Amino acid sequence: MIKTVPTTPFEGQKPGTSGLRKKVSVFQQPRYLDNFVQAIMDSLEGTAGQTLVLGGDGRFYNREAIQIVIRMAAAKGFGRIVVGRGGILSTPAASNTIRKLGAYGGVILSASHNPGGPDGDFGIKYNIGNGGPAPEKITDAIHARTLTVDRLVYVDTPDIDLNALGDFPVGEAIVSVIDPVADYQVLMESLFDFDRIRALFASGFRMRFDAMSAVTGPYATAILEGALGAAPGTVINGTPLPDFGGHHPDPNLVHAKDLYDLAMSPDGPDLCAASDGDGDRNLIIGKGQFVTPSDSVAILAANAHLAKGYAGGIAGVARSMPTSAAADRVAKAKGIAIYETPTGWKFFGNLLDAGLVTICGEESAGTGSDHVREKDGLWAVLLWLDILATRRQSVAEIVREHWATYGRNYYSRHDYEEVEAAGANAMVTELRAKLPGLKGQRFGGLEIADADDFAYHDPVDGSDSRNQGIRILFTEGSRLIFRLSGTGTAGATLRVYVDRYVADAAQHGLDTQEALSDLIALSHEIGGIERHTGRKTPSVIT
Ligand code: G16
Repeated sequence: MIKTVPTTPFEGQKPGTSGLRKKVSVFQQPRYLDNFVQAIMDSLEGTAGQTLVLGGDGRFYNREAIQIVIRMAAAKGFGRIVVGRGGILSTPAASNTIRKLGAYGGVILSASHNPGGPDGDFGIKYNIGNGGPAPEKITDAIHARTLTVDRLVYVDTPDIDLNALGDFPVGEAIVSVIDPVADYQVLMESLFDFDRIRALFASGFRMRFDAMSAVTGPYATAILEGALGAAPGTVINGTPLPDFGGHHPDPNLVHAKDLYDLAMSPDGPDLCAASDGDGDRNLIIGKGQFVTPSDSVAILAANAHLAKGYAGGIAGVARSMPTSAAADRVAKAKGIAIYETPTGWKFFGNLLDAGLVTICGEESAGTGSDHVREKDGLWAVLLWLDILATRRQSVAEIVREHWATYGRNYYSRHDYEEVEAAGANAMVTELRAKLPGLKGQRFGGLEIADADDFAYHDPVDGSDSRNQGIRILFTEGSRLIFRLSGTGTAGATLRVYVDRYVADAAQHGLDTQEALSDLIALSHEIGGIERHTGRKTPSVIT
């Protein structure tokens, strides 16, 4: 029943910001995925008879990968492997299922917002028993094991039919195929006032949700159109496709441009929203009003108490370092803690588990709370809806009022995608070397107050994470941040984050790129971007 076959290690199986992401063709090499799954299994202890949750975003290679993980998890001795029907579970739904079942952990198959299809990307990550991405201690152990793995252990069994709900034996284990949506919907109903949101839709409120032919389609259709009474057609691109219809399932202003244009049109819906490949990111655009992810986390933190799940108030807020400091001012006004963590949702897990924070957010379109241990696209949309249903104001009015109360952070991220890794690395090395001399330097009206390579000390487990992004902080409170993405699969992606705080309400109506133009010019001067990458302009501006 158990089959053991020899293997040899593959290079480059080091998990990035969120698991191992590579081109599909890389994963399709014989034994490539198997090696990584074996490394996960070999890193886990005390799994006998335990439950493992398994699902993915339905992208190309999902079904084949699910069967491999089932065979290896059963051989590892897991007692129950809980799989979403069709191999589908959104990332937040997987996190919820792990928590609800008290599972040992979970394996999520996704490359998130990266393109899919045979020429696209695939990914895999391991989540721990709190439902969140494995911390670095565990991903480091998995990586170490990939370097020495020498045998693969499977239960020798035909493929499991994932389209039928029910329990199926695989070796000594039981595979339970579950409805991917049901438990998640129950959780959302516990947090938000569905009657109030239903009344909002009944009053003529119009919405468009673009599921980008990715995993949130079934969730959004069941909840928005089914439970909340939004008009049929509210959810578009609602059927998950292995290649996401040939589109890039990244809900930003480039890849969701049609949605943006709709929101900006005079007769557009009151709210346009989208989520990404695996359902953990969100895009929020009101009629005529784009909400930056950094503003969104601040506005949600300021208003969360209006939703029943957060009526008792929030314990604290956490944001990733490159995220604008808009949420900091909300935390200060509320007298609650704010934490600044490195990029990567895994860094929020300890803070959430310890009850130090309730709401977390990232500039990369991720927002979430302590209801799961992943960011959650549909949750963010529902919290916005509950706030809109309570305040009965437009998104634009809520955003403007927020800026008037707390001030505005003009914020933009410039991505230079798929540049040569050598040039990008040389740029970072050069910047690091420059850091000690930058303090006190003046560039036009800007003076550098401090410059460092961000390091994080986790207040819960005491771990330290260094080299998490180069920060140049100006005396006026503005920031320039340089970081290399940990989620790309081709070459390197340089991210430059530009942040300027403006308190004066008379200055809140400027165009973002214009309001940041001096800082953007300076990013080229200080970083030597063109010299190192050959690029004059970014590939994506968000
Ligand atoms: C992942 C992580 C996020 C991170 C994002 C971007 O999101 O979970 O915490 O902000 O990648 O990371 P990077 O800047 O390194 O590309 P997702 O939605 O891709 O899983």
